[in-house]
Amino acid sequence: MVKGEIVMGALAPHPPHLVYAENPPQNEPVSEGGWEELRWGYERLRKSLARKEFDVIIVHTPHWQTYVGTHFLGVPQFKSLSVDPIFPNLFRYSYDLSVDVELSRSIHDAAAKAGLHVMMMENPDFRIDYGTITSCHLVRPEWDLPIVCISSNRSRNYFSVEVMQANMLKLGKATRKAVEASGKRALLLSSNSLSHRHFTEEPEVPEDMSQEHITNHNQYLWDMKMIELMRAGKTRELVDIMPDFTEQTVAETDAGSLTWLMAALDFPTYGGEVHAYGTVIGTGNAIIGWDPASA
Ligand code: 2X7
Ligand code: FE2
Repeated sequence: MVKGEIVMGALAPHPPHLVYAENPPQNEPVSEGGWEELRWGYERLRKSLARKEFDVIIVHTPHWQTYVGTHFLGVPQFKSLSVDPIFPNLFRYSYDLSVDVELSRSIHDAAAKAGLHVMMMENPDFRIDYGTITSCHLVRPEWDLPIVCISSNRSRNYFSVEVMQANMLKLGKATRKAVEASGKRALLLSSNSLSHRHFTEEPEVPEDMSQEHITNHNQYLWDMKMIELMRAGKTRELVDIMPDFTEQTVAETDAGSLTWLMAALDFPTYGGEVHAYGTVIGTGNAIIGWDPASA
């Protein structure tokens, strides 16, 4: 069998506002647009992916939170309605997706071998989280490829940011091993925002861009520090300062998605391509692709 490979890894944040702003047929609420910088960034990421062939999308998501170990979707099809619990006015999305259960199980097994607590999620009535749906929709709105979906174990909350980091480094390595052994070509998505202090009130018109900005300057400076490291290919340093960044900006990197991605890509020393940076209800969001072919 040919060796499988990761064809690209991407930081692919999931504010549901971006799907709302696109008005796809799957989403019920209707908008007048908004957050164009980020949406055009996703367009650029999709263009860069058009040059690649891949068989599966593997997504690590902060909004499927499992408190005992890491879980993997283990049912071949899911079809239902996903409603954002905080923004039900923006995101009521009818999804119909397929899962690469074989690869899912292989990553599960590799992670177990590395000493992680893992579980296959085999409930056919399980509701897919909006993080997974939003990132996958914005990267591949056709939904023509199977996904592997990995939960975020809340070890940061129950233990410490250091435990989260150690586990995600193991999970990333296990993911890479399993992909290589599968013979498949995979796109990996880290579905998270960077700094994550939200406004506590929503503008009357959610897409009123005169109201949109970063919550505070401290967050902006931290986001730029992290993005500069990604652009420069200093990803070991990025992972080293992840705990401080996460604490200081209440960052969504607490879920471990970005640490997982860096380990799965084996700590790229080539630069990530920044497609966009923008804020959504005060949070910092970057769309960045790492193409191993540019190494
Ligand atoms: O889940 C999110 C997020 N990460 C960022 C911004 C707004 C809403 O939801
Ligand atoms: Fe989120």
